[in-house]
Amino acid sequence: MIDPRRITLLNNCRDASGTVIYWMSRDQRVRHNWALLFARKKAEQLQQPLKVVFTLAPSFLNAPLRHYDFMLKGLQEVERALRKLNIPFYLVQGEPEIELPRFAREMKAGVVVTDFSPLKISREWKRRVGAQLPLPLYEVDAHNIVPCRIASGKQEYSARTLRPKINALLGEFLTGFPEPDRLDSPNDYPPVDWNTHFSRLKADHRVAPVTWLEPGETAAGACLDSFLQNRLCFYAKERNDPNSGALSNLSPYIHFGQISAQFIALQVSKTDAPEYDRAAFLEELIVRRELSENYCCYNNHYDSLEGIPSWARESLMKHAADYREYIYTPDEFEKGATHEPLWNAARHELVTTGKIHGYMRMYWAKKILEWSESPEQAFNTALFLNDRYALDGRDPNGYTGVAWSIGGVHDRPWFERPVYGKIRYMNASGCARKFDVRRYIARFEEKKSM
Ligand code: FAD
Ligand code: FO1
Repeated sequence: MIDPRRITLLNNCRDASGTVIYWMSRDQRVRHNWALLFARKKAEQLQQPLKVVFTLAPSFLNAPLRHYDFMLKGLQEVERALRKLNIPFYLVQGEPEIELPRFAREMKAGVVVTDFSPLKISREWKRRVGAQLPLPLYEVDAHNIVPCRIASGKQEYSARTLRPKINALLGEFLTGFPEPDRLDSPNDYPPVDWNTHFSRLKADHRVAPVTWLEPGETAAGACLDSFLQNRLCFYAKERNDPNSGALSNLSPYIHFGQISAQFIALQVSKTDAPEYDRAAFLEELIVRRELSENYCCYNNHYDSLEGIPSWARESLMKHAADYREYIYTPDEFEKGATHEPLWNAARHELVTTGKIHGYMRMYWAKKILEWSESPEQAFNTALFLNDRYALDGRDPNGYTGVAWSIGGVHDRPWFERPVYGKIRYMNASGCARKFDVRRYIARFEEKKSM
């Protein structure tokens, strides 16, 4: 039931007899999780206990409290759901490459299973853990419908080149999931001491948790249901209008793995929403999202201008010294202190809600390119602000979204202009042709402090 093409043995050790451990990292959910299902099957085959562990790193790409709050509350729900299945869940705080091997020794492990992520931090953790473990370390792609490495073995040029490869394999991979069943093992393991973990967090409290979105697997399912019932049927027409509320709001749940993209795709296909809307949504959820995975998996410079196509880098460098009518520092961008009310409103949406509408995100990043002293500084400012405030930040979609907006990745050359060179241009009047800009600004204009 688990397609073997989802599974990669990261070191060349053979299964030993001992506890099977699922080292949960990216896919922080119990249902629709191929990595958990594979670990469960291994435990059955080897007649061994199954334990799940999450290693809470001291810091994760500077994520502030907003993200840890959302993630830890989601993990509390994972612990409760696993307890119903008699599967022990442990949370270990510290460097994963030290804590995971220690945990494996303590639990007398025979096999370790983990989930897939193309990010360098994650690859580095697994490389170090895999080198230390005298046990097999299996990686299961539970995040993608078509496993990233199966969809393509190289960096793809654009959605146009990846789409046919994804579509050719969807029939084999877009399948249903078995429900994980209860283990008949003892239920006598200790609960996680969440208060201690929360109190030990060193995350920046200045970026406060959001209140409009409930974290966790149950809330993610409710968010999906509400989107399918009320908003999918407007998606194709209204998705570029930030005042329409037509988007799914699923990205924070997908980022933290609290919901499976495969499950979302299956549910979308079952609705009676117009084909036009379903196709538009699945194009984003499957092709655009897996294109981001592909970019981060095969381009080690996904988080810098180094990674962008040569036509774009040459063009940006050629215009690097162009006169810039406005120049803002990263700090001025962070404060929303630009001359343009529309950009300041988008910044306010991002900072206060932890989400910025997909269409506004492109304009938001492109203006950072236009108003920064250099393309490098623009790239770093956009990434920094996106990852500091966006709940769905530190994600392949984010690195790729910034690289598309500022570096032309997966896009084509446009006619040349100052500062942008051949990078696609966007501006406020372009936005005004798409939606009611005044209304958007009014919604997010910083309440003038009295
Ligand atoms: P919907 O439109 O409801 O889409 C549903 C899902 O499809 C999304 O959750 C996402 O998984 C996928 N998707 C939609 N649009 C894209 C896209 N353009 N590229 C890849 N996948 C897509 N997305 C993130 O998840 N995290 C980020 O940090 C992030 N940063 C971005 C930065 C910039 C500059 C740009 C241009 C885009 C960025 N995106 C990011 C992609 C996209 O804007 C968001 O995925 C989307 O707005 C999330 O909101 P939603 O789930 O309501 O979207
Ligand atoms: N994953 C972990 O395994 N351990 C962490 O401590 C951790 C912190 C974290 C903070 C913010 C955030 O946005 C994601 C975080 N993740 C963490 C999840 C991370 O997305 C996945 O682990 C993948 O490795 C990266 O895609």
